Amino acid sequence: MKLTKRCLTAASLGLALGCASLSASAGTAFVHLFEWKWNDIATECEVNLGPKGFDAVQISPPHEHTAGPYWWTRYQPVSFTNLTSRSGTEAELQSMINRCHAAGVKIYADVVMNNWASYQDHGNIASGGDSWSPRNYPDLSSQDFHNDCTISNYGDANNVWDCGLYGMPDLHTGRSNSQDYVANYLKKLTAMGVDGFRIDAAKHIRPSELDTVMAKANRPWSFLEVIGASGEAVQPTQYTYIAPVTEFGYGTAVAGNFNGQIKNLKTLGTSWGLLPSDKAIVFIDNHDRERGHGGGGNLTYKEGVKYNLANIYMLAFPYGYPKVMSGYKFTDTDAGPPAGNTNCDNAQWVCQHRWANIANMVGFRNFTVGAWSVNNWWDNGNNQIAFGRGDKGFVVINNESGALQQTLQTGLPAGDYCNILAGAAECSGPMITVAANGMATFNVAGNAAAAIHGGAKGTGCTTNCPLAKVFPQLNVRGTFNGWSNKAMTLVANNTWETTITLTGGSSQRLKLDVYGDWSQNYGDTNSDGILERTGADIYNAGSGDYKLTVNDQTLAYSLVKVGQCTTCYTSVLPTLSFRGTANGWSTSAMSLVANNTWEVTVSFDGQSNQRFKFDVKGDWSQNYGDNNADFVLEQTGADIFTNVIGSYKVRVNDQSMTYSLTAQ
Ligand code: ARE
Ligand code: CA
Repeated sequence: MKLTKRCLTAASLGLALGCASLSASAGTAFVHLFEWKWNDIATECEVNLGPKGFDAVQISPPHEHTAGPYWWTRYQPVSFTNLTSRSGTEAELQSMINRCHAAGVKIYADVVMNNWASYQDHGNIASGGDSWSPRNYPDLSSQDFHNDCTISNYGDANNVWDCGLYGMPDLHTGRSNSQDYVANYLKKLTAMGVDGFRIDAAKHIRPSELDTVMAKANRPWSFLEVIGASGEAVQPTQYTYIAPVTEFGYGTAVAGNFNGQIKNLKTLGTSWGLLPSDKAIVFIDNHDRERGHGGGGNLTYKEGVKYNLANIYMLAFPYGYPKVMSGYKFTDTDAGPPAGNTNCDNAQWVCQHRWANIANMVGFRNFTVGAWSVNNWWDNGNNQIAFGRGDKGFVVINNESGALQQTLQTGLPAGDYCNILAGAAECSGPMITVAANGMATFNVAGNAAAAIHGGAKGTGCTTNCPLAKVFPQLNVRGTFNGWSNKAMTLVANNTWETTITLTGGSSQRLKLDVYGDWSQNYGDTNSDGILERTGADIYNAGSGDYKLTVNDQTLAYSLVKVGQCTTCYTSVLPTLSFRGTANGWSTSAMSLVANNTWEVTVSFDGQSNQRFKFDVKGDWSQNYGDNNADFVLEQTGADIFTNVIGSYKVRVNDQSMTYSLTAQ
């Protein structure tokens, strides 16, 4: 079955390759597990990549590299014969290859041959224990490198090919010694089972010389990193006779239109100046682009829902060989991988390949690979599109905030299909029925998508279907229940709900816990109403009955006081509390009584130094006082002194930021 898939794939991409060799073919969709350790990749192949149908995984460079905490130290090789790197040892590499193959997943190794180590700030002992200095490595010495110079002019091909990228020693790829050294490395990895190679910085190697290296290595399946930029002397088309090339224009074009109008993406391909489909490796972002190395302008995981939709488009649209980027969260663009596990159990990893929509679209691409055309295109003239892939699959992408409801021609045979983008598993959501004439009705929420294909047909639930859910169950735990588990109820598709009784106080807080054992828990790190896995505790100083609602697809949640008319009144602040001597500086939640008008009744005793402030979250992080006693609040302003006695209505207008005290 595996063999059939690969042959079919190679043929459909128009590659003139036989079916005899499993490794010598492009596939359907692969993932770059950036900076993952070999042992963790092996497990990921078994539990996720294989079952979800990923065709291959691109691994970080396996060769020995210079020391230092940065991710890019791995792009500074020291030896091709010592294979101990930040990701593990040679034995672990071999074990990973074997385990991934057993799971039906190929391995593509990143190969850095053009530029060699120069960064010595963390010493001259490399990842495998070898010592080195620039132009002087365990197996190579000065004569194996071009003369010392730094690339300074992309308008001059000789400069781009023969000088050092960022000043790094530039391998003399015209010398047969150097060529043999690289070819032997490729042959060694091939013998270990590696199925293909990403040739890093191929743009900086003369095409004829790279071709010779590949010939000496018996032409393993490879793709070449050549960044196309107009006006430069070296262009991707000079390399496509050797192997497919990374098409950097693709991610830029997709990002530009997801930020513009995706109806334009109907024709994406050679007419846009992109390489022919069978020569193009495509990606929404890669490890450089997501952090602005080698240019930016792409969508990244930081764009969240738009990035999700762009990946869905890439995996649905018949152009190129798509690569899903999967890396870790960062703010510092040099930062190396997070400490601890290099896998999705560690919340520091983004794990894009596990996003339910992306993972399920891999199944779509596998099933539709034989129908290499766009059919039954529909758009609304703006940011809602839909298209089919022959009679194999159909996708609807809504890049607008409003819902989409359309009855569309799918081109698919009649039947009940799973909407593979409605839940975690392909068939965990409601079914979509294609009528005998090929028409089907789609209801797609804002910034969401729907997809159906013949490989995910259900047993036919169209009425009284089980509700869609990503989590099997969900609990809320907090100070209000002594951190025990309170089960939430699935009340609508992807919507969990329960009512909890809060007692107030600035240390009152809660979290969400899927299994009730903290193994998969959620908080809200930046207080934006969207949960993060293992995020920070959610503070709320309110008291009384609150309705907690969680959407397990978007991870949006809300905590709303029961009976409080929150939808009737608008406000700038999400909550507001009164804190002062009158309540011992505890939090008295204020209620919205009109648009922008918060109110609470306070009993003042007129004590000397009687004073108060207003606090948004109950933790003083955003509080308001009054610096000049003009009844207009300033953030972090001075305490408000008052000598009133008795019961007063305290009001705040959160638009004008005025406040008032009115005797009862
Ligand atoms: C690091 C430090 C540098 C230091 C250097 C030498 O950051 O300050 O001078 O080491 O000690 C990665 C990082 C680099 C890092 C390098 C080596 O991105 O920051 O340098 O590793 O550790 C060009 C190339 C293209 C390359 C991009 C980044 O053409 O091949 O630059 N991409 C690959 C990898 C990178 C890797 C390397 C190559 C090096 O994907 O991760 O670098 O092995 C225009 C041109 C492009 C050009 C681009 C940026 O767009 O058209 O061709 O890309 O500008 O210069
Ligand atoms: Ca070079």
